[in-house]
Amino acid sequence: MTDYTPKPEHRFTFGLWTVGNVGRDPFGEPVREPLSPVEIVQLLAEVGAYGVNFHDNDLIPIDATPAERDKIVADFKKALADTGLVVPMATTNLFTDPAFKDGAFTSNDPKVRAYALQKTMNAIDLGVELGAKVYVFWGGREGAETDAAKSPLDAIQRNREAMNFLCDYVIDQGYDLKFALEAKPNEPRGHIYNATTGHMLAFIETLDHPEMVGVNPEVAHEQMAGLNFLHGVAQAWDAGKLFHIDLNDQVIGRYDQDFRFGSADIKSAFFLVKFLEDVGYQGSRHFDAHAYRTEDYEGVKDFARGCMRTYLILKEKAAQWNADPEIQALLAEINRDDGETDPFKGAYTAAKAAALRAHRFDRKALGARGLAYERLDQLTIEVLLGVR
Ligand code: DIG
Ligand code: MN
Ligand code: MN
Repeated sequence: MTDYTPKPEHRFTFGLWTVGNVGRDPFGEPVREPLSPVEIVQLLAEVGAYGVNFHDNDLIPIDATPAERDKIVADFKKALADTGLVVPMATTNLFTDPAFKDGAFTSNDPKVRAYALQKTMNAIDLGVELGAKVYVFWGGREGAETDAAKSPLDAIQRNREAMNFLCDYVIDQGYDLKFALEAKPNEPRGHIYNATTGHMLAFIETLDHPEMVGVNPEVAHEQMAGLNFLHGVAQAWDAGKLFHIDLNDQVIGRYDQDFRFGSADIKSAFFLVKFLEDVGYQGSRHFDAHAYRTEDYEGVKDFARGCMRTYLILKEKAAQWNADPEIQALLAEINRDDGETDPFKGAYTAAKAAALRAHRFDRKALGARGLAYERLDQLTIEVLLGVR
């Protein structure tokens, strides 16, 4: 029996807001008593997490006095020292307070836009103080219910102005910090700008310091848009922009469910884990998820353990898939190359183009070939079902 005990080298992290979620939803009051940041750190240490992430106001209440802030930070640092947990990522809450009801960086009110920058600079300082090397931006309120309210062009330009200002702030402070932009198509706004990871990758290239900025794709958010999460992650990785990742699960076409990792679509979770392990992703495996509203805190611990155990089980299944002789033989056959196209492979030359034009393909044979994907996918299913 393999040991699926989480270890620091697995880099499993949870936000304070995940296992600290009190179970409030749009149709119901909290079902769990709030835990303090220190109690959450202790819970995460008990289940075997490597690190803990936070929004500024998960840790420091928005109206805390400087003295209250300092006490909270001191207690939090002690809990980190006592448990050995680290803080790989921090982020700003720019979505809860009513001031942000029309967005933060994209608000029509210049005072709100300026306040959002001030709040984010303070939150960046706090994150760096606690050791964060990645800073996430999730623009949960950067959106619209009616496009009568503002031009999407203004929104894009305001988002860019804010990101450029904050990149320059980090440079000016000399912080060792990278930004990771997290997309979501909607909720809590009717529409959210930069709706998918793809939009974010394009937006990053318009910034003054694109090298400082990557993405933080979340399973549920891409799937809310009906997209294949792995394909978005692969595009981010290919672009050198996978700076962080939010793991959870989701039934496509529903509200943001933030389910326990692997609990809704185990096959997609398998291909994602296989990808991250195959490419050697070295970042946090951050579970931005929360337990069912039905749970008490023992159930919350089951949720957290389940996220990590499922990841480790799928990591083992991926190694098994990679080593399966029948699967690898099928892949070799599927990708066979008899050398017929060698004369025109690779970068363009006029000679290659001429040779390619002159080449006669047996189109009917190309179309007649059976690719055995049914067999390959069935073998994959059987690896997942544990019968191989
Ligand atoms: C929601 O998916 C968002 C917020 O929880 C947070 O800003 C970000 C950090 O992972 N994810
Ligand atoms: Mn989510
Ligand atoms: Mn997230």
